[in-house]
Amino acid sequence: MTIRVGVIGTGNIGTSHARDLAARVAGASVTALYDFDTGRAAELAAELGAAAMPGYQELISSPDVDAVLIASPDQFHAEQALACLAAGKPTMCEKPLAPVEEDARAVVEAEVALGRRLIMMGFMRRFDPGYLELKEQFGPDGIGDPLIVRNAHRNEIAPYGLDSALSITNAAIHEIDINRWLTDDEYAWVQVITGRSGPLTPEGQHDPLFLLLQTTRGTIVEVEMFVQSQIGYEVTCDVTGGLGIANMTDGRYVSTAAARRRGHSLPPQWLGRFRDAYRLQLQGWIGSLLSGGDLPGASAWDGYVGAMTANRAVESLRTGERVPVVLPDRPALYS
Ligand code: ISE
Repeated sequence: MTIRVGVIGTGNIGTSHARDLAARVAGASVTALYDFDTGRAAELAAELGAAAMPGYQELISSPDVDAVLIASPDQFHAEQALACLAAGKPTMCEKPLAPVEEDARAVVEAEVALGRRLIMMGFMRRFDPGYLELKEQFGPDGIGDPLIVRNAHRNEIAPYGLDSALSITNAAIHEIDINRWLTDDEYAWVQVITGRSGPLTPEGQHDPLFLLLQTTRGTIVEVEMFVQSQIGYEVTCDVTGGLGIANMTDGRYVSTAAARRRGHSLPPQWLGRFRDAYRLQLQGWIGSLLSGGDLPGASAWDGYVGAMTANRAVESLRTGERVPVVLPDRPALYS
């Protein structure tokens, strides 16, 4: 059996997902594509032997589409996820679930009303071998419980133009999610600290940003978010535990020496660093649809918690104050 996937959005990440589904994910095929840039969708459709659809609604309701992957710009995710729920189709939605927490909440409420989980969030770091190995170090036989987690998330240049709020809701949302997952804990508060900016930062924006969070059990989480770092793409995570420390660097890259320089290269952006994570995430999704098992990875609830925490961080960016993160009760569907 094959899960026939329709992909909404054929930009950078949508194209990568569609090609992976067509060639590198067992049990999947791509039957339909939609993008507001119809020429771009048609080109990829020709490459993959899929149909280019006139609109996302047509794609979702197509009898040739069993499951939907949403990879459109962030502000369209929630309305498209709602349409998928209304059609009863399993959906993988790229992060964030929405830039605005109320929109993310509406998706959770619609899924709860439906009474079954159809949405998996594309927080691919939960499938990354580096983060998985890092989490395995925790516990009494390893570094103990995490006490302090230090993260750095550096882009070479701002992917969609630099806006500080967007660098939280679109980019630092990865750290917001992965540190919840790493610590198995919820956040108690968040504070965003701004300081000197880099040479490429436009007037009125802040980059790098420093996010400080504390979980309800007291773990301190720091995030350096630097979207115009100019160094290439790099994501690191260092954990101080009660019994030891663990560092996740880009250590999986080969180190070479030439011309009196030893080191390793950095990819230009995230498709290089997280190539395996993206493919493993898609394989996990398709595998669960084929077997009828539980969806792996992050849920719509995780998407909502991410969106609301990011919104609290944006509030702190504006006021400079520490902002409490207060979650409503978790619906039973997500327990
Ligand atoms: C982008 O949207 C992603 O999701 C990448 O993983 C992230 O590293 C990048 O900063 C975002 O803009």
